[in-house]
Amino acid sequence: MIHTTKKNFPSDFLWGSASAAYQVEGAWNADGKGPSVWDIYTKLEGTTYEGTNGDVAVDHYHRYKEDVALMAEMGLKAYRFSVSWSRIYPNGTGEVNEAGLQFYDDLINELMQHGIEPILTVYHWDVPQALMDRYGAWESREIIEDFNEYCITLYKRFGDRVKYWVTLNEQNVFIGLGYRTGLHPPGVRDDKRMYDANHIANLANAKAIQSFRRYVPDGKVGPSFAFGPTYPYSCHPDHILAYENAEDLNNHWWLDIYCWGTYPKVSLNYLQEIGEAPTILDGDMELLAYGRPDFIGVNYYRSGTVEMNPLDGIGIGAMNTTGKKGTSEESGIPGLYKSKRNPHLEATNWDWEIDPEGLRIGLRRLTSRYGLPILITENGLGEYDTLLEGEYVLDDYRIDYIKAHVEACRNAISDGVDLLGYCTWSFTDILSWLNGYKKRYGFVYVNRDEHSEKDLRRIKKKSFYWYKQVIETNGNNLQNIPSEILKEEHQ
Ligand code: BGP
Repeated sequence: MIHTTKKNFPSDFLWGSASAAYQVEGAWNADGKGPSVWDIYTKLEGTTYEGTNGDVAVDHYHRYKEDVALMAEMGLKAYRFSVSWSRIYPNGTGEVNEAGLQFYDDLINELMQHGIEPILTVYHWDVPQALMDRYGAWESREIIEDFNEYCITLYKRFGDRVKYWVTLNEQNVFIGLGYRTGLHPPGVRDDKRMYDANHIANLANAKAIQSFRRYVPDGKVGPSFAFGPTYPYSCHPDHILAYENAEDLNNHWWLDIYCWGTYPKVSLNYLQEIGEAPTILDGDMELLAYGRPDFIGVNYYRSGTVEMNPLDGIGIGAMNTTGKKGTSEESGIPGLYKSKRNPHLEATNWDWEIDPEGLRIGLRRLTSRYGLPILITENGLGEYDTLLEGEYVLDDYRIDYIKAHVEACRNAISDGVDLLGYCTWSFTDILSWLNGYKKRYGFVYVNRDEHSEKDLRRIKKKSFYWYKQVIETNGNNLQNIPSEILKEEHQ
């Protein structure tokens, strides 16, 4: 659609930014915190880029006041953060660690004092190691009740102040990478186990939302999904079929359950035929029906393009975790689809296609299919940044990226999408799970790298000043800013 006039961003639009506990907090064993699976997994040989881990990360746990002050200076309207489950329940269940709750109480209060809306993610991948040891975490139905207890503890403590809640962050990623490609904990490569663990996570999500209705009746809740809308490589019917396969199995498989409580029939039939369908017990579908969210959380970084993959075709290919452009491999599922590089799109140094129109397309697909409001819970550019002499980081490439995606949001709103807000990934630089510290996302540079924590000082990048202007003008002025502004600010 080409609109003659475009709608404005709503006046209460949540211009935000996001992070996750493991990637920013550090303080991995401070004040009674128990280990999460990531505390253990990152210490195993060869699991992460150059052995990086979040032991210290960017030390947000100790520097949250400084970070919130920077958010306030920028005029940020919302900050999405996650709670570390093992900070609250060091053993996964049982005794609550008051110091853990206190940290998030303090963070939430600090945000609210500065007029910043907290968006709380309950789970961003760091399940307590104790639950992995005890029963295999997401592979056991015991986790449904334990997760529910953990959620209720947070609802009771923070429900008076936190309105927006995200249940599971990117279930499709932590389950897919945890149990199919084996790149995340617990490092399993078994599709049947993956679909079973995923089904249990669906049940846990639904149960958590069911409880939410009771404890936070005025709040808004939804999961955040890693959404990559799929394109067919060409209009050849084989490619269209491949696109249908990928869209159904990679997107509808999760989103239909969240929004409708049902699995898409064609993908379910396929998984039943190959013996990988999840084990569904009596009562499961009834519980899943309670999971309907208030909004869909969308984490968008890229679209995906596919073509048909023969039965003897390729399987999982290697990911680029080094930042050497062109090192990721094609990947697919034989008989369904395989990925293709989209010749119309540029890509980052980590081979992620840059596709703002894909965001608009994705938002429209979600709106037409599910009819729910959408909150963009992550979007951003991971790139190398250079700290120049005089404390400058001129990240115009990041400004270009975010600008194009904000424009896509405005177009989507004009198309009829009910968009609640837009959170960039991320506010400060952070640890990238598998890519170390050099793949930077922040508006604020953090002075550390893979080899040294240095002084962890915070330096505002050019994009900081630009996003400030975007927020001030409620998205009306997206013009880049002169680099001289940084010099003036430094004086
Ligand atoms: C999402 C995660 C984030 C963040 C982001 C960037 O999948 O929810 O936690 O890491 O992707 O990914 P990466 O760090 O791999 O570049």
